[in-house]
Amino acid sequence: MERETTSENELVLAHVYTGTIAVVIGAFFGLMQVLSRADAVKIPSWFDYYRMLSAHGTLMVLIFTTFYVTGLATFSSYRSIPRPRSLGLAWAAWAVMLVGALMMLIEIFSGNATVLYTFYAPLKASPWFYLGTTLLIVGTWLVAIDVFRDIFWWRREHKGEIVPLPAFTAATTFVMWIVGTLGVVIEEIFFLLPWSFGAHQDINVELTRLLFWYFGHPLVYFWIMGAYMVWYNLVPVYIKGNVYSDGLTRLSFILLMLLSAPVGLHHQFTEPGIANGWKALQTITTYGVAIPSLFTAFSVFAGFELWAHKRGKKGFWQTAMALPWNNPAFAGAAYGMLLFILGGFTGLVNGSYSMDTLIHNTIWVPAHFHVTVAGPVALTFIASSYWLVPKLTGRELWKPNLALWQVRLWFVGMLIFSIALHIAGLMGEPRRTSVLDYGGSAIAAAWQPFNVAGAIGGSILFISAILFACVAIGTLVHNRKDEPMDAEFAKPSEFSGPTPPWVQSIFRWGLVSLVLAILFWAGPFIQLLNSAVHLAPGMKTW
Ligand code: HAS
Ligand code: CU
Repeated sequence: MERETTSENELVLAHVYTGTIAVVIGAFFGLMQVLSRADAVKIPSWFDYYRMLSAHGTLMVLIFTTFYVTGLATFSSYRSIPRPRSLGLAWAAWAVMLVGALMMLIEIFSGNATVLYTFYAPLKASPWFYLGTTLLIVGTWLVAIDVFRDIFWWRREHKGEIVPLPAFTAATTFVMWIVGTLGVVIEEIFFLLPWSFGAHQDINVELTRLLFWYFGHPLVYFWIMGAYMVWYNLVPVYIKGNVYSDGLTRLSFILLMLLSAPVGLHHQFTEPGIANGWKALQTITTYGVAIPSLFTAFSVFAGFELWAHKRGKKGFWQTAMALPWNNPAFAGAAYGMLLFILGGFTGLVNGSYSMDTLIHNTIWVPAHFHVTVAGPVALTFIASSYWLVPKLTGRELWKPNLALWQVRLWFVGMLIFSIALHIAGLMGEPRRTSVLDYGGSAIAAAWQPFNVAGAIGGSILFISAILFACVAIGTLVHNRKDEPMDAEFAKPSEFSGPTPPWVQSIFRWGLVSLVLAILFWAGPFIQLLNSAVHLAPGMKTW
């Protein structure tokens, strides 16, 4: 069998451009969202606030992110393990994901699934929406199988050789994802789908929420591991630098794989029916899962510092100033890292039971996730396409200056938006609420200036998304077309040293992660199954 790089490239492009369409449309609903909260526009009753919020959340965090992670993982695996391969499974995976995503969107737009991106029961969507989410996930499993095939092939053909780092990061991300998605797939197949098809009237609210959050934290770490794949494997290439340490990178991904599932109860601190002991236990692991991110902060900047050292620069400021801030692919990722300093900090605040009770269900939480998923992750993904698409198509990036302004505006917009909403959250402004004046209350009125600031940030973000759309389309139709270029990945620095064998296993650690997930979740699960079960009838509040 011949190796068909052109078809491989088309496959990755299909993932990247599907994600791109999702983020641009999603940005429009984001704009409507901030303008509505700032009282600048009234959302028409035929397309109410919650339908818009469901569309925004679903397009951004379920569709855009998923397609980018699968695209980047496929790219990382295919290019670091070059081999003849058939692409049938990979294309089928993309098609299944696409059908799932379209089903979800059709149901949301037609008003049958105003259940927000977390689709909590007893809010009841049409079965086609739940089927759509299930298909989207099953599609990602097929992508995972495709990547695992590469790992097996490598181990067979390169006995005794270490799996290339980009493929290793892709495979560990997928192992984490498969363990984490088991919860939501069980929730869909055994609870939501039969209930929405009418097999039974009532649903166990607590149990389905538990299953959702078993999946919910792996979901957010799926996104950040996608961004880390770029930070470790690609960002050093943008600057002709190195990844600081091969072993430390692998250790970080293994820890992320082990600790992403046994932490999700930190989303349920305030929920009844789950004993405090379980919540305390998952608080410890929550602080544990921050450690590989701290390793990442160290490794990424250490890589920059080594690079700067070779150019005669010393210390933090000289290094920071020497970095290529005019290269849009680099600048986007670096602005993302800066935003993640804030996002990581607020995450650690949320992880504490007592502080979480202060900010839970306030607008602080969306502020937190806009400096995690919408900042570091989205900006890294968008900026990676400025490097990736030229490599895949052989076309030059269209108007790099526009791309540069795009990432700058995204950074500034997100900073304004997020700082304003963190403050409003501390003042008690609730999240996910369309009416915010509370009958003219003075407390509610005090939130308003922050919502206006949020709307300014959100409008800047929307302009940035339009610029992204222009560059994405411009690059695709730009008339200069060459052969696709070779894409190399970062090589370890001279400080890397030999990689210990115990950080080279993927599936053995994967098995441990499954055992950990079961150990940490079986207790609260059984507790909810055995306690007095209060079933609730489905609700359509819209
Ligand atoms: Fe979170 C809620 C705790 C990380 C996403 N989080 C959410 C929700 C989302 C989300 C979407 O404990 C809302 C869910 C919903 O709708 O209800 N989160 C954490 C903790 C971390 C964390 C402890 N979250 C993330 C990441 C996300 C994400 C990553 C997406 C990608 N989060 C929570 C909790 C809640 C929560 C509670 C529930 C709140 C509630 O009440 O509902 C940590 O793992 C974070 C660790 C990160 C760090 C930062 C490391 C910094 C780095 C930057 C490097 C910088 C460099 C500088 C190198 C410690 C790596 C470069 C310099 C230059 C000059 C270029
Ligand atoms: Cu979490």
